[in-house]
Amino acid sequence: MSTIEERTEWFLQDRFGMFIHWGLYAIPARGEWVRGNERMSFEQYKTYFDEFDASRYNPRAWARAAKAAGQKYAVLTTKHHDGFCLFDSKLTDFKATNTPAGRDLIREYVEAFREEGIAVGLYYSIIDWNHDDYPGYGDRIHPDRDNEAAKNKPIDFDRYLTYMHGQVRELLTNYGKIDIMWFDFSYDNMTGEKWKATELIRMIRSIQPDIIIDNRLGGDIRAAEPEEYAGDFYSPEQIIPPGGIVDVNGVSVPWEACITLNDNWGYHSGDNAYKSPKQVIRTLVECVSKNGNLLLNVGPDAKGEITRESLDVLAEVGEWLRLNGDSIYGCGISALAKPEWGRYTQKGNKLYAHVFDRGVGPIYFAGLKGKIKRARLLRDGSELKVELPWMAEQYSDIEGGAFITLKGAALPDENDTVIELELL
Ligand code: H79
Repeated sequence: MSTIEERTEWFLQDRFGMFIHWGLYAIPARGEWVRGNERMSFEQYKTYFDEFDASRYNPRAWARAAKAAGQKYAVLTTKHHDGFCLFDSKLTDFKATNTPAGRDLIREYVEAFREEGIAVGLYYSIIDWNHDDYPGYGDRIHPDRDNEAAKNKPIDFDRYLTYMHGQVRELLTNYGKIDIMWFDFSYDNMTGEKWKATELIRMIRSIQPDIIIDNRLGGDIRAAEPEEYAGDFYSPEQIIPPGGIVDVNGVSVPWEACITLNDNWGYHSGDNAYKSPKQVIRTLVECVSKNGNLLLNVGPDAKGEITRESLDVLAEVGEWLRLNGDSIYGCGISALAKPEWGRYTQKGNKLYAHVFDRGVGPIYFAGLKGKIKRARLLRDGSELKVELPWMAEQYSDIEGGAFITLKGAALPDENDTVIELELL
């Protein structure tokens, strides 16, 4: 069997992925939690099932948008907490095949993204508000558990586990090679073997030996001897771990921050809180500077289109990456401390200075005096001179620093101006 280092190598090179939350909840358009938050009964929620037609679903367009954005892999919700399946599962009737859409939408997704050369991931919620044998999220959220009769009905959790394991087997058997399995999520004391996680993981790896799996079944990859089900990468949600993530020996472990473009994961018609391209670019840079990935979420609308606002942000991020991708792909943390004006990423002897704010005057590189062979502006390859500005000698000598002067009052790229430093 492959090691975690072998399995995650491509993933850590790729650094940037597209997360996609799409399901029935796009119709009420109040976010992916709508069924739980509003305690909708199955009958209420079924009105969306009866309408879901995916009439503008074109995963090729999604894949092209991801590619143009510089995203190298994608993860799509095959089933969210509401239990609705975008795939043609033999184990439930609550699936896209039985809606007006009338087909397996996961198959089209996998094929389209593969054809665009984008690695394919599947999100699967281990929480399921629709299954009769699911106890409910800490018994607080299951919509049907508010109903006394439903609450008192005995459940057979093993039957749910058979269903859940069976669906994972379907997903990993029916669509060829899958690159990422993204489970969501363990909570309270519902973790690890409560999901029969060792058995599940063994089954997954027997079908897809090279697949990488997130850490949300439980366990801890940082431990000296992680559980078999601890997974291959950490998945901090809506937060960037301040110091990255390291194991008990201080060695970096693979991680991916999942962050949504506005304030919801599923489509929300009233949510216009989109992050700017600049924020997304700097977030990606921050992740990479701490050895992490960014999985950036979009929530397509009920018809299947990624919103115009999302596409605009993605396009600008992609244009920045087209010019500055060398400072992201295959890069990671630098041994140098975070500079005042921005962040460093590094790949071998190429150090990338991401200049966010420089104030006035030359940019100062602490500790790099006499250590820079070449410096250039990454976006156009133009040479930059490393030279001591007038009167700067006395300051630079203190820390052995170097200076580079960028012309003009404004930075060449307001999103993030990248200077490539070839170190001696
Ligand atoms: O799929 C996305 C989220 O729906 C899912 N994980 C990401 C990838 C997720 N489910 N639960 N949580 C994250 C954390 C729980 C948040 C909650 Fe709430 C706070 C549940 C109830 C209060 C957020 C706010 C959801 C409803 C209200």
